Amino acid sequence: MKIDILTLFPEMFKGVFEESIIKRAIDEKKVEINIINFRDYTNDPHKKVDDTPYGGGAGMVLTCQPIFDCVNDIKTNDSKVILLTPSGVPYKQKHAYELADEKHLIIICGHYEGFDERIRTIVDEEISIGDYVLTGGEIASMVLVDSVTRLLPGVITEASHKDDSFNNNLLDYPTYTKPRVYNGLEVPEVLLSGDHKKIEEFRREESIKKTREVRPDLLGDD
Ligand code: 6GU
Repeated sequence: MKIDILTLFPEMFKGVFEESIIKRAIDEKKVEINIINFRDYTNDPHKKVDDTPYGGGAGMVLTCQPIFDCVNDIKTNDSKVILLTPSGVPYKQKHAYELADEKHLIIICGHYEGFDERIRTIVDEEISIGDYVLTGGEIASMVLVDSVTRLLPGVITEASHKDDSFNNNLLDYPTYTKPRVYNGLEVPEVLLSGDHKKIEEFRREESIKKTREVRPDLLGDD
């Protein structure tokens, strides 16, 4: 998969994709990530990419020209163009799986007070990562890229994400490792029993209990 991220702050991405699983995925060519500064596409002699809003109001608005020209330059028939904005559709794990099937993602990071409404005409999807406001789409794009990359074939074993929280609308069951007793805290007996059926039942029950406690909305009974 190829992912192009359009941003005015390429420096923010330094390091983020250079560690751990994402780094390995890039090194093994399972994903290609390009950070593109769309200021490079502006026709303005002063390199401006924003302007004041028609009708008045606070702040600056991203103009159409640099983003239209940049997307035009890199878009192919296989591209999906995503705009990151707090007014987008709430991002969910199901969405991550869908995006992981795409060949080419173009991710536009919004910034400042907003963007010219006409930018929406060149976008396939608008996504928000949650009900709070960030200063820009950069951190949201890192969230998106991380959550999609780990689902690409061969990046982590399928067993590692098949039990993830949110698959089957349930949060993760609790896991334990050695030692058996730590500071008087014991590992549940059933996990030491070797009875796989019982272990599976225990995990499912714990998943449901946890979900009911903290995310009843996922069970549809909040
Ligand atoms: Cl995608 N962008 C911004 N600026 N804020 C957000 C967001 C995105 N998702 C949640 N809050």
